[in-house]
Amino acid sequence: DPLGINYMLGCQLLEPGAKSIAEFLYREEGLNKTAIGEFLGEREELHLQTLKAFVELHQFSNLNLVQALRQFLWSFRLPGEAQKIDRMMEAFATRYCNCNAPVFQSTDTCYILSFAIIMLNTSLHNPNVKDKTTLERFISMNRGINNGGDLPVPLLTKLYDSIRNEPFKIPEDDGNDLTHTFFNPDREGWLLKLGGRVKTWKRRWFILTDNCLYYFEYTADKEPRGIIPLENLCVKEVHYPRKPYCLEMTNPNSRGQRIKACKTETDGRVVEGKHQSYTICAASADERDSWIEAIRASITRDPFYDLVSLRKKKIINQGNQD
Ligand code: 4IP
Repeated sequence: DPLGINYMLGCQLLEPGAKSIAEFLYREEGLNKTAIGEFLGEREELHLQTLKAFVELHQFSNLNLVQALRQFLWSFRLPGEAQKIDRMMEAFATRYCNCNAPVFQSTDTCYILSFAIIMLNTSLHNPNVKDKTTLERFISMNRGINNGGDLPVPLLTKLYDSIRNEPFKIPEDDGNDLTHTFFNPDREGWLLKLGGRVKTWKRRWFILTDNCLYYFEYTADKEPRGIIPLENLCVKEVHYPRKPYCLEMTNPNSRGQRIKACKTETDGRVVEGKHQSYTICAASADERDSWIEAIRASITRDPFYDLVSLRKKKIINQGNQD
């Protein structure tokens, strides 16, 4: 009970019920915002009700979406789990739309745009992201999200400028927040890879992008020799004889089976990969650790990505039916 809620209920310092707990979490100074996020993210009825009441204590009337998000994201720390984030952002979007009736066609529109803004924040302010999102790209990313229609360009421009001029302030920022993991800092470089059946080490140029790891024989090659989708994979440091800086990728749910991947044979045919695990060797401990971190970020990003793309599909389908 890191927030002391049960203790306070026990001593009758706090009235039972979602409303009074929400008031306490919202108004009390000095509470641990990570703990608030954890409490509000739980799925039990009392927690769901508290989340609702907590969000309703925020006043978003006449604020633009970035201003409202600044307020919301400062009042607790978003937990790391996709389902929790989904519930919280849903509650936020509902509240924002209630406070600002005519701005968006639906809560889903507000939800999707909120994620787009959080991603934009990371893109513009995380030094690991090289390819910074431009205003034009931000506008085109958000095509069709207003129930099939587009949001007004002046609105998107205003939100973009606001984020560019001032990043989100995030409570207890230890660099492990959603806004960091969300955006995958792409990585590329030379690594040694162990063969699947024949255990030979090959020097390959690796590119990490779109939740896949590609490897090439030469940096300028157009066609990769292999593609490893990272979905369902786990990555960790591993010790290999005479190769000091290795990492290993496995599928924890299907040990002993082949990892879904594809590779090009020397005769040019594309075939399924034969690896039960991938062992890859970096040139130093630092490099190995950065690769592990980047691969992990790419893997963990996926659930959020799915949350948003589901809503986009829903909205675009609705738009097509109208
Ligand atoms: C090959 O060994 C290379 O290591 C391949 O790597 C590897 O394919 C083969 O493994 C392995 O047999 P030889 O060249 O000594 O025959 P690359 O394709 O990078 O050249 P992977 O799947 O690692 O790409 P399997 O999986 O075909 O057994």
